[in-house]
Amino acid sequence: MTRRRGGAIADLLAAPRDPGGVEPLADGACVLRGFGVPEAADLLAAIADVVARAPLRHMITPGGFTMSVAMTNCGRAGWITDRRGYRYAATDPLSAQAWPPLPAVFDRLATRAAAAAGFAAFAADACLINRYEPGTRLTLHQDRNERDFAAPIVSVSLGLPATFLFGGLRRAARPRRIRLESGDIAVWGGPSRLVFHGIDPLADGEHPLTGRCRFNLTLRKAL
Ligand code: MD6
Ligand code: FE
Repeated sequence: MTRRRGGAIADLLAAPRDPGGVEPLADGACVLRGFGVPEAADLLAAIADVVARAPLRHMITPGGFTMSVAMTNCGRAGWITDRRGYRYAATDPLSAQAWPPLPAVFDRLATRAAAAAGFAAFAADACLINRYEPGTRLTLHQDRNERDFAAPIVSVSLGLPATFLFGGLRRAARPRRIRLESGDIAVWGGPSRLVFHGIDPLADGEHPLTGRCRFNLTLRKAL
């Protein structure tokens, strides 16, 4: 007798973790397991350089809520939110200076990951850096402030593992749950570019590279 479990638990139990493997999520979206592991320490050093110039901060949503994820940016544009809305800005509102440049290690890894996922010649011009501490979550949202939805987004996980919510093109679609570990890279574009997604509250833990937190880099073509 074979029995199939349905729902969220099944997604987690069934998740194959083949390091170096490509795990399809949907048309245009996949997870490259462990793709960023060799660069992880260099990525974290580059994050520290960015954060020294453009500190992590808790931004305010247009509705007046303080985000639990701490964020900063590098590249030609940075994603920001405040009472006036969500948008990209060429300067950091904290310093009124340009965001730090995109580190070469971000840029190269993003292009390689996109190519491995089937998106040739991806050139990121912006990177949002997210820091999660235990209990921090990101509610379901779409990434739709970029000018051109033809380019994919490359999303790098570092440090503590997270449960990624991968929904559908409508908010009401019940999301699948996918565990993302340090070095995993999700790439999505094409028909999945506007999928609703989020992150469950981060479980407490200790990671050798980051301690009690998770970083996520989302590399985009914003302009
Ligand atoms: C995160 N990621 O992994 C949140 N957005 O912490 C995102 O919101 C995201 O992973 C667009 C594309 C890929 C992503
Ligand atoms: Fe997003």
